[in-house]
Amino acid sequence: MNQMGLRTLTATNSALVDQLSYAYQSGSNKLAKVTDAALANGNVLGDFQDGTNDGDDYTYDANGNLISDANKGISSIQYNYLNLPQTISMTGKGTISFTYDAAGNKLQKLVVDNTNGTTTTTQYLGGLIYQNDVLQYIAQEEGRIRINANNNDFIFDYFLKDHLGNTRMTITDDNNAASPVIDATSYYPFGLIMKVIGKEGTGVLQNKLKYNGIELQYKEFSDGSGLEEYAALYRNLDPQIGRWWQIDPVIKENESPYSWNTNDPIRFSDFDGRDSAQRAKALIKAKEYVNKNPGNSYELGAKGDPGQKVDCSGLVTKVVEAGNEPNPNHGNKNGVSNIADNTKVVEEKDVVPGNIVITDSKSHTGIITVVERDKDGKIVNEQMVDSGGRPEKGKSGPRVINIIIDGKKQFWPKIDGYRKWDTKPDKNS
Ligand SMILES: [Ca+2]
Ligand SMILES: [Ca+2]
Repeated sequence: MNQMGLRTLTATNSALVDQLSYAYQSGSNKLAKVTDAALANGNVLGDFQDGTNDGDDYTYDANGNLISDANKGISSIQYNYLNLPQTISMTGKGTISFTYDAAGNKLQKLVVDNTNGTTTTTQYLGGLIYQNDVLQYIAQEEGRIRINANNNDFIFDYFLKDHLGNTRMTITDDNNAASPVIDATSYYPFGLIMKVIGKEGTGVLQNKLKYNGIELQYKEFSDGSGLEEYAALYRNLDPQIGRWWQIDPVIKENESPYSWNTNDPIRFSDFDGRDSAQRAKALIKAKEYVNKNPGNSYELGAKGDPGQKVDCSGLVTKVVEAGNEPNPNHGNKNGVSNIADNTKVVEEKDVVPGNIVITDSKSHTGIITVVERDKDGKIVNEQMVDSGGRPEKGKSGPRVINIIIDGKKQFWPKIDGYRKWDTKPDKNS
């Protein structure tokens, strides 16, 4: 991964700040090592610093969690049974420990700084954030509320966010502030902050809710160094390399379980580390279709009578039936080809969510949930829901699959065409 940027404010040209090569464990998605061909610059930019290249940079536990990072000087990371980091040791610096509730919400961050012998506790009590037992701020939907020490009144700060939920600016209504702008932040695609062109206010509490609105863990130690990672609800993101520390709690088709947001951070956001907000929305949409028919269970292997198991054609049948459409194919053994042959063809230019897609030489089918087109009407992104072999709470499907990404039809499922159920079938007229 190459990333360019200004190295100083007076620089007239962008230079490479990172020129990263990734090496993986043999036959694995686990990253073994990263080398940086761009010049080291003393970490003033917060960019990737190539710690060591003797042997592997990264090691993992049996659950696939990252447990050491030689580039960042993280000698060990211990995880709790939610696969969330509990104690992180940084060589020559100290330790950072997190406490969570049973749902994985952060309750406390404890930094033991060996460089100056101090201990700092941050407590997260709902939306109230304390440091060493002193209230720092109260989170609110559009920003935060601070206490004005002068008059014990409240100060409201607001986060200005972009389309992905990245906080680009924190502004304040504090009339005594030197500037209404507390901080201004620009990001590289994977969340690294462009330090040179940003602003960090002095003498005022920094806002750490940054990329995708996730809390940045940084500057834990007195020398300004720290973790430089984002702690989301389910996972921890390293913005220097664009990868999560832990595997995906919701495994996706054809994607590394460590990759950030389908490797498409310009279009997708993922504030909790589980799924892109956009894909999660598509899954909800799919389930809405499916849930129109209560009493159905979505397991592989049969044709979908209420309470029975269902395969792909059964699922499509049930979804269409749920829309009160007549169903000539219910229970037919050759479900997909019957759907294909007895439904009305929809041209690609007319496809809308809710249409049926036939794939893989009439061997598979699903319901279209997302259609995104460019200005010329060409489909650039398309998703379907199908019934599949992904165990989810002991059952399979419905699941969401991307069938067109960035204008590219995927290798699987291969689209044969689109259909809709004909409410006035020609064969009956
Ligand atoms: Ca670098
Ligand atoms: Ca390295």
